[in-house]
Amino acid sequence: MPNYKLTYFKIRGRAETARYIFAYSGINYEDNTVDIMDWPNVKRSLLFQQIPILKVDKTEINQSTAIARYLARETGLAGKTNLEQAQVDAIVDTINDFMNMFPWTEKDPSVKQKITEDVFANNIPLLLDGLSKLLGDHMWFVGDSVTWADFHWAVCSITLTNLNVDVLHNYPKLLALKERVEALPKIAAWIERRPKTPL
Ligand SMILES: N[C@@H](CCC(=O)N[C@@H](CS)C(=O)NCC(=O)O)C(=O)O
Repeated sequence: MPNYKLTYFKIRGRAETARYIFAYSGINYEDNTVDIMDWPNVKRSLLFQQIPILKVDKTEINQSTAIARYLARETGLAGKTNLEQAQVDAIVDTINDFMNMFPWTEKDPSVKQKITEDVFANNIPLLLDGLSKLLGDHMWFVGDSVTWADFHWAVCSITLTNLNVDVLHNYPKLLALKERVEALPKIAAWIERRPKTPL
């Protein structure tokens, strides 16, 4: 088993899906959280100046989706066939496309609020309608067992709900999937002990 070190801020953000995979599979790793005061120095030391970074022994991987996909493949959470893996990847990429529409780095609060409201009004229904249809009456998005696409949904839907408490009101199946993931004993234990942060 390699030595894993995950570097990110002390928030769920773009590292949380990887943390769910670690938690679910029971793999030990170092959850290295960077204090915002130390960030300028850490940033200068990184090839692409962004986190998350996963260090696997001496190899550094950037990009949150590449990190989570690698961990999912290592732990049997990526989908059972190439076709299932493509379905899983498409769900994750679609969720990311929509999550990236939010103005995360906008400094002006009124601009931030306006764009956020626009995304909820004009874009998020398309995401939720589509995911809800994909899920249908199945337990999990793809195949007959949990994959990292389910984890990614569970993680991103916390942020969506924090921004708009009613967002899942008309999507009971998607809410149930989030709760199913959160009820998995090892995920529930991680949620219990992780830092409580807004993002
Ligand atoms: N596409 C990249 C985006 C990484 C990214 O935007 N990281 C942000 C934190 S969520 C960051 O490092 N921000 C600090 C900065 O750029 O100074 C990924 O998914 O990993």
